Amino acid sequence: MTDDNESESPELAPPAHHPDARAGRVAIVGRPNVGKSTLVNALLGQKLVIATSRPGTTRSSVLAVYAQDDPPTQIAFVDTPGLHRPKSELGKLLREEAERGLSDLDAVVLMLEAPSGKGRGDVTQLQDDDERVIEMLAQVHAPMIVVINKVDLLTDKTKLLPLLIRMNERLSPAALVPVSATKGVNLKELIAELRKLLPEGVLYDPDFLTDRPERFFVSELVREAVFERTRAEIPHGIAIVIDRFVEERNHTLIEASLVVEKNSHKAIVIGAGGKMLVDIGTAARLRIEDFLGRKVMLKLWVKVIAGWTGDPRRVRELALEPGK
Ligand SMILES: Nc1nc2c(ncn2[C@@H]2O[C@H](COP(=O)(O)OP(=O)(O)OP(=O)(O)O)[C@@H](O)[C@H]2O)c(=O)[nH]1
Ligand SMILES: [Mg+2]
Repeated sequence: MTDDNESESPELAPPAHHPDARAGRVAIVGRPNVGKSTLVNALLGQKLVIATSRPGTTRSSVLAVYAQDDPPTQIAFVDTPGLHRPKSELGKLLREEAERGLSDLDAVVLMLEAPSGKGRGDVTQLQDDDERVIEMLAQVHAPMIVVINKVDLLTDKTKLLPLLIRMNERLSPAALVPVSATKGVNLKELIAELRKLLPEGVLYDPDFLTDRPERFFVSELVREAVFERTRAEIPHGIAIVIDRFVEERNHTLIEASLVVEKNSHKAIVIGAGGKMLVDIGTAARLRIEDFLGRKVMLKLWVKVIAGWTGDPRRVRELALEPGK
């Protein structure tokens, strides 16, 4: 009988993992528009998830793996939809989706926004939606880090102190970290604080980045382009369906339908002489080419499915599983 192990030099056998390696799963939660998705992209150092100035941008929880070698760390961030009082079937589903992202966590990041530099009101007063998030987190048995984002907007940094003290008293988090996701302030400190909460080990292959397929991100990039160019009900009533995704010799051919709720919305998305749709298509195509690293031909269609945001089956199919 031969023993393979004996024939190998012990020096050449790779260690199971570095003794200092830490890895774990961390959800980022907060009310809409506080900057959760922007933070995920900033931490990863690449644009993966979509982020816009409109509340309600994220619809599906997305896993995005941050990795560094020194010290060896893997953090699987779960970017969740912002929590708010649901007004439609779509709103209800977004809440369920956020809750679904909260299982199996090693830590949770509660994201709040820095108090605005203006006004003399009580800067420790949170918004109703923040309170809802805190209520929901009472069910989550993972250590919490409170992140206060957008500190770049504060002209008077001392405004932050009362909020930090208040949140420390109220939530007793493992750490409180003021950051700016857009300016990259304190991100290393945040990673260091999170790392302390993670178990030893390695969870993912070094090249594993996300749990979603390319098609998902392609549909999201189209939705991002629509969100940036339209107002009011249009962004909330839009869904993107990828109809074709084919590798041609020199490019990827993608056909997608922009699903809207009403005929009047269709007219807005197409725009006078089709200009709006052309603009959306150009912006989306450039970002998809960046993301895929290939030339793309993008064809967009606009389709009306009356009142889809009020229909639970349609919402699940169109909003939570885009790119399928
Ligand atoms: N000034 C400033 N703006 C920021 C910062 N982080 C995010 N933003 C902006 O805040 C807006 C919302 O960002 P998102 O990342 O989409 O917010 P979100 O929390 O993911 O929002 P939902 O997906 O709707 O829940 C965008 O316009 C961002 O550019 C920051 O650190 N400073
Ligand atoms: Mg988001």
